[in-house]
Amino acid sequence: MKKVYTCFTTDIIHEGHLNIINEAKKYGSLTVGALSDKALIRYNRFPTVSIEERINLYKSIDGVDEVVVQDDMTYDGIIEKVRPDIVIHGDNWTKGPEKTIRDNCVAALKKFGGELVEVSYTYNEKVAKADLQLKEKLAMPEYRRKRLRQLIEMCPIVKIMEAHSGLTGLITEKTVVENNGRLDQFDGMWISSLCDSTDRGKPDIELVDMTSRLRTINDIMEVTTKPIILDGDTGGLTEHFVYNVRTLERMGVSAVIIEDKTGLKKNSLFGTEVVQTQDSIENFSAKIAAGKQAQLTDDFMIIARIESLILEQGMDDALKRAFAFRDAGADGIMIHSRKKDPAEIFEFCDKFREKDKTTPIVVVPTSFNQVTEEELAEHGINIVIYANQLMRAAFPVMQQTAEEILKNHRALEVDSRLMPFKEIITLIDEL
Ligand code: SPV
Ligand code: MG
Repeated sequence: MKKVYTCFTTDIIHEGHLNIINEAKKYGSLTVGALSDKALIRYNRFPTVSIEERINLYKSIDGVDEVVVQDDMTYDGIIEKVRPDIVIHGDNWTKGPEKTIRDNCVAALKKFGGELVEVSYTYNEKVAKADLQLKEKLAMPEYRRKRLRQLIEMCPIVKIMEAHSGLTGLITEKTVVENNGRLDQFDGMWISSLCDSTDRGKPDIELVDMTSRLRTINDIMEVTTKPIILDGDTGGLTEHFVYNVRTLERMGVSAVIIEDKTGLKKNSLFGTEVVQTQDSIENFSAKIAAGKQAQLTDDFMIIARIESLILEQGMDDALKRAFAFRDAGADGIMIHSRKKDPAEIFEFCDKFREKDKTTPIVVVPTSFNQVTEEELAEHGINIVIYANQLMRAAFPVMQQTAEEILKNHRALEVDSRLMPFKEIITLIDEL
């Protein structure tokens, strides 16, 4: 009797999986690998049920003899452990980023012995519907909202990309790359006040009101499933902030970050070049406490952003505020800096972590952009936000294109740089 192995990355069983099982049975006994949560999230399949539930689900299927956990999306570890005679897989991994996983599987089979059998991938209306239902579930507020807290628990560092429209939301949702033999992607989205304002041709001074910001969030939510962190500026008046917390929570936003400034807010990247006033610890703590009091679920997070380093108030002030805001109920601390190197950010994080091992820390490495995610994680940072790169990437190309069409009195010269719309719309889901 031959030993057959296949790996499942699903929360629901459809015809495609049953087909694999039926094929496997022709060869021998079947061991199914349940891909771990940690590996699933890098694979664009955020789990909607626990690993225990997935194991039980797979065990309950006729034709499955054993279920094991596959810890990594690559196959070498599990093949060494299970030593199957045959690995069976759909033929949908021969191209695109998933090919790297197939290559790893083929190499491991060569090393440890065994054969790869590929069966034709089942894709029909029913399978498409099952996939869509899973996606819709992830987009529901109750799933999306708690996903940030889940990610903080699961990942060494949660990677957040700026989105300011449905399209940039889709890019953040769907971009997957192959990186050192593994797949990688962003974990969620940051709705930057700077980019949301810039996209409207407005300055970043809390001029774009909450109703407009909610529209941006809604546009993004319509076409994505990943968790959303809102840049909440100063949070506005406490009396208004509490209402906004309720709204954001109900929509399924995972977190709002509010900064300890008051009066006319200016963007932090201006630092002390413009007049900016920091709020008192007492006032800002009261705002956080009121927000926490207003929220209904345990999932939503209010994260306090400290501007002491931006406003050159010193490390002691930053740390004092961090502990005070945490004690007022903040679910996380964002520490910001506009220095070119990360020394002051690392100093803050190391000192904060001496006394607090658990409160999540968020950073925005726009100025100190040479730091790697790995280095940030080593200093106890939980969330990295790439706060404005998509907007800054698009702007110069749009401007240059406009200039060249004006100069040439036609569009021919710019055309070779432009993506055909046929390609752009492959991003857009049709119902
Ligand atoms: C934003 O993206 O709007 C931010 C981050 O608040 S920063 O621009 O660095 O202040
Ligand atoms: Mg902002």
